Amino acid sequence: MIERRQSGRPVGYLNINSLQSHILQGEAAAAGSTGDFTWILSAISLAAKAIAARVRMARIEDVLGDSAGANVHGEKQQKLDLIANELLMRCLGSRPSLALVASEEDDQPTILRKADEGGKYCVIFDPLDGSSNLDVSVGVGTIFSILRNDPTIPGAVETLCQQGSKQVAAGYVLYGSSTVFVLTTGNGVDMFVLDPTIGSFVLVKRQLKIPATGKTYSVNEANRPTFPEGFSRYLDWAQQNGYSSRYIGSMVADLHRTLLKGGVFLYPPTKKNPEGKLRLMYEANPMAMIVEQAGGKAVTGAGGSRMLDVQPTSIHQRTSVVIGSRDEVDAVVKHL
Ligand code: AFP
Repeated sequence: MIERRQSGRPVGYLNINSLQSHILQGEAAAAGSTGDFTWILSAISLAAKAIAARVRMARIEDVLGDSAGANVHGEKQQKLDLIANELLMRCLGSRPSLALVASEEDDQPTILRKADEGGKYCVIFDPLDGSSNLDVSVGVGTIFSILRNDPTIPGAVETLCQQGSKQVAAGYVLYGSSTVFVLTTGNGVDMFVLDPTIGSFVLVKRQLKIPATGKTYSVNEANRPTFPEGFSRYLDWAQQNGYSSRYIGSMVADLHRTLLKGGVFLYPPTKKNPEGKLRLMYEANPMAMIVEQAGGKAVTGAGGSRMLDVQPTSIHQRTSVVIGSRDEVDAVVKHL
């Protein structure tokens, strides 16, 4: 970061450490790197800028509200879900090292090319998480996960069903009061913010660490009557011990706050969603990798086992989630 001065007067603080140059630097330092990975991240960054622009203009362009269809989960798709999905598909589709892409909005993965045609990686994404909040201008986000393509596995779904611990990178983009890009490639977590004046994500925090504690829990407490008993015991304990509650209902926004300020985010099993509501591969695994890389913890709400060790059996599988500051996750698990 450079502070520029003219005639002895400060003229502003110019941060020109862009996401692009940051990734290129990392790649230059890695032996035998080919640039393939950088191309994929640049596609995600380009799509994120385009989505950010659409989200900001949504009310003006009249693209708020439901589209005609529902997704594979039976949920109403917002018009912007489809726009964000299309933008990511288009940006990623042109990257020569991509074998497969899978979107939360699509029933089946899209096969782009085989390993012997150069397909080295797979990208899984939730194009616009929290989109039911769009009408009221609440923060929403894109979540993504990058996996290697294993040419020895025949089917697309089987190829994607890898444990979260095998992710080579994960990240999210929060379209909030600023547009924030949080990324891990397995070497800690870095945070970038979109500078709209230059059209680049610029590095604002290297090696982000989640506080080990934080007396805030984030959960849809209206579901409490149908939570397994342990979660109610935890909530009683937290309330007796001076905890505060924050819940937006948009995982990226709730998790971003938890990452920066500490605390715990929970989506327990409920009567309506006995396996939990969130998607293992599109939401829980990428967030778990980020939070672990930042020094936190992520476990399932059933049994408290490490999220990244869960073996997926389907790409749209749901899971319960307990994720956040190390000590706060432990405090929840102690009550289960
Ligand atoms: P939408 O994308 O349909 O808004 O769902 C958002 C979400 O998957 C996740 O971002 C939230 O944490 C969670 O659902 C909120 O669920 P509840 O409305 O049941 O609390």
